[in-house]
Amino acid sequence: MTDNPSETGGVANIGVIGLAVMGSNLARNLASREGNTVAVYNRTQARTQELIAEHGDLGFVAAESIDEFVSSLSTPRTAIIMVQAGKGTDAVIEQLAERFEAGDIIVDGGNANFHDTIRRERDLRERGLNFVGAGISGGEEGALRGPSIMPGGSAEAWATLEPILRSIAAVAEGEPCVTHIGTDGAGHFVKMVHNGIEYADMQLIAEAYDLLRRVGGHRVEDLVELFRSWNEGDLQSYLIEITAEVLAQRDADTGRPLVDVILDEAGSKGTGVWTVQNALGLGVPVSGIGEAVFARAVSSKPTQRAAVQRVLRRRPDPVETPEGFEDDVRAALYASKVVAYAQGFDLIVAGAREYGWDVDLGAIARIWRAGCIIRAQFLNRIVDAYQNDPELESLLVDPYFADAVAHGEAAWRRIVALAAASGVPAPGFSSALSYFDSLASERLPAALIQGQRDFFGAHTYRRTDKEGTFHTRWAQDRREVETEPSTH
Ligand code: NBP
Repeated sequence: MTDNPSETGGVANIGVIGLAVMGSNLARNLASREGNTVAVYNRTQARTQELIAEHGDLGFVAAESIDEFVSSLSTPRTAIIMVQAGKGTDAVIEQLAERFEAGDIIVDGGNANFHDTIRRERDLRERGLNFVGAGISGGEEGALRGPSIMPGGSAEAWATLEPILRSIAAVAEGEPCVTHIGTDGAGHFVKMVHNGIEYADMQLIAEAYDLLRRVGGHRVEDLVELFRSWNEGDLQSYLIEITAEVLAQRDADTGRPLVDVILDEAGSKGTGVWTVQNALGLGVPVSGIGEAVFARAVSSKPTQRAAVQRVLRRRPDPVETPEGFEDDVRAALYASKVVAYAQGFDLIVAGAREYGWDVDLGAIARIWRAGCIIRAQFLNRIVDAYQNDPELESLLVDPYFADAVAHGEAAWRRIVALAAASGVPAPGFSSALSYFDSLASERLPAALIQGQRDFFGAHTYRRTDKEGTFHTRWAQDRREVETEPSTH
């Protein structure tokens, strides 16, 4: 192996394969930073030609074949794959792996399932190659101007990638939004949780908007200013900012607010579902993300919605809104958002434990402060929380967040009650409050559930007042016996 490009014939320190919107933007971002020479290749040559025609001044090394691409890279050869997740990614990995040598680095910057990333990393490691699954957030604009980057993979690969990725990442308060998350699939896992939190955050904002309109009786026009004012305070975030922009938009055809002519069926690309599936497997209640995924699913069932609407004879009468209703909604949104993030970070902790990653939660919050969809002021508070106590049991017990939630708690309860009384769905707000109340309750009805389980399945229970495992002989004399823990 050599670092001398003349011996390998390569001049590019980094290559990008896959030049659709994400890949070409990332390649442009890379090429615009000092010190980078970027090789580019795409299966269909027209895309490469288009990039060169429009941005050839950035000094790309354009390849017409995969062999040409590989030989244009200096060692250790480093290539970022930006192709469709799944089979396309596997195909490109194999093409590179057949040509790369020990120590070279293949980065998958697509939205891969982290289980695939773990498998690919293991396979390529056995072939002497470095494989890095890197979550890249921020969409096409982020790829071009600076995304938040969540790379996994080996420390060896990180040493080469760090200066390159730092050069293109978004910057928050002087710090590039990239950190080595952990080995193998850690980066794609954390990107998955990021997307899950994004679902929850969007759902909560949508519920706030709905309550303001349908319970508070506000016109869309008034809400634009309200969301803009919220964006000046502790809710300041990209998602609140774009909410105001979407609400301000008028439809050119009808003159109505665009939000009123958009079909109310929310789609998704599946990372929210992955987050919930994995959380279920790991036993982590991410109810905020779950409710957000389910709310999109409900919205996308027009036939079922219409059928229920037909049989419902009466909806609740309008409810009088109390003084300060808008502030109450804002407080409920903030408190529910704290819960959603607390649950997301719990999932990262559980994933790290399960898959053996040494993650730095504060560093993750830090790299989400710019470049990505959930970028927000709020994340500075999470950085502080983990800086003060890296072993924090839950974000909800951090003094700042505990205080903030306590401050908004009464308003949160008023809003959930008002939503229920008004017949306006608020699954995110109400499930967040239930989660909070569950953690805050000294006793939970789980005791009764254990009794039921013991009754029908002899699943046994433990007692509050002595050690051991017990079973009541429900079908016989109803006497309690000490027993072995149930394994079924
Ligand atoms: P797409 O996901 O639309 O994929 C198109 C690219 O994949 C083209 O370059 C295409 O080559 C290439 N490709 C396919 Br499809 N099958 C291939 C194969 N078998 N061999 C070689 N190349 C193949 O592109 P994108 O929207 O730019 O996204 C790229 C990645 O980034 C995806 O994994 C996506 O999930 C992820 N991502 C996207 C966003 C976003 O906002 N769009 C955000 C974050 C992450 P061709 O030109 O020859 O057909």
